[in-house]
Amino acid sequence: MNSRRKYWQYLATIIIVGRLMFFSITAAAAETIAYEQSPGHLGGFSTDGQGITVADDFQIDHSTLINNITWWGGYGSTNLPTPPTDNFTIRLFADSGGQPGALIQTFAVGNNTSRTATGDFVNPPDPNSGFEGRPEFIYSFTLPITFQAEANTRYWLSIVNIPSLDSWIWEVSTLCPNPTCVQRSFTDPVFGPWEPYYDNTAFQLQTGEDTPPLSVNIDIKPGSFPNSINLSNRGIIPVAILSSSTFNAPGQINKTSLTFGRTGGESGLARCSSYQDVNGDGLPDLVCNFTTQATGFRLGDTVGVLKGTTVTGTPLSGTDSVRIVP
Ligand SMILES: [Ca+2]
Ligand SMILES: [Ca+2]
Ligand SMILES: [Ca+2]
Repeated sequence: MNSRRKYWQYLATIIIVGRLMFFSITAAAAETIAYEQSPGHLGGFSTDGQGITVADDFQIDHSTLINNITWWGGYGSTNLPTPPTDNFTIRLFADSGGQPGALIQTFAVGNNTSRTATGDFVNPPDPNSGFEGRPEFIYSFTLPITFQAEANTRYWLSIVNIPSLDSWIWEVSTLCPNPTCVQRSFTDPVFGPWEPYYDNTAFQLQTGEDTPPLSVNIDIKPGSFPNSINLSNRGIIPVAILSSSTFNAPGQINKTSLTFGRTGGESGLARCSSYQDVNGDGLPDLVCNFTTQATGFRLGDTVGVLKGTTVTGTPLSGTDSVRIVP
């Protein structure tokens, strides 16, 4: 990469950081752990963004909005007082061949973390050598804008800190025998080059709520109305998921994820047929058949619910009226 291009990428990074600083939203406390590599009390990595930068990967099996990051660490010297302030920078990267790739976001965290001494140790005391132990701290940062982690997609998290005195250590989580568990850069904290190394780091990603479901339009028994369902029927109920100008049902739906019935959680998918435009708007729709006996409908029900996910893991749901016939 030539230096001019690098300069402009740096400038873009600075602009992104600048924009983020305008948001001073204090989101509600995080509620759910979306991903965790718990502290191992086995030592840690130096990571200051100057001589060395450490990045670790994560992958979540469903699409989720990350709104808080928590991590564990301590300080290099055990004979110095705890630094009054920290100066953290957190970066999120896309994956590129098992290493940090494109920079997604930079968070100029500075000293804006909640820092709490846990009473535990990054490196435990060793009575034999007289080592009194490296105290462990837990840090937490609420993201000024949420980060959308797509399902089953690998990302990289780098954390660097230059405290007001001493140096900072990012605690190790599990020991990893393969030199591919973290990546380290000894030159540039954004552009690398990155070198694989042993062991994982201790951090946790939290989500306030999962990605809101995508609402889709469905037509139970396309071509007929009312949508009569005979409880004694031993066959199937066709359900059409309609495309729109912004939603391509045949292309965007993970067909095997679909469930349909009284609550929407009933697993009775028989099969999806070839695409057809059931409402004549020129957009191909997806028609899937569900076994009537698996739908759980009862006399008096008035709504049928379809649930599933998109191919990228975003939950979706849709409803249509039903008329239950005994
Ligand atoms: Ca890792
Ligand atoms: Ca219908
Ligand atoms: Ca259509």
